[in-house]
Amino acid sequence: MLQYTYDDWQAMYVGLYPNRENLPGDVNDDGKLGIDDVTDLIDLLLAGNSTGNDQADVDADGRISIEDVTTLIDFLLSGNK
Ligand SMILES: [Ca+2]
Ligand SMILES: [Ca+2]
Repeated sequence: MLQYTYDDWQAMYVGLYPNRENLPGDVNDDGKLGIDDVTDLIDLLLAGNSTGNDQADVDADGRISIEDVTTLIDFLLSGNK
């Protein structure tokens, strides 16, 4: 399973989340980014839960949407190089 750390994420998105304490995309809150976060994020989206999980708002636009899923997947795929 692919797993990424906060440092990896910041290296990709430096400056994008200056005020965040939690790791964007770490939906299951285990301190790493992985495919399990993608599935949890999709579950949230399908459940219609569009607010309340700051880490699920990966692109920081204030809501949970399919763009958050694709942003997280893009990061996971691009880190595998
Ligand atoms: Ca995680
Ligand atoms: Ca979002």
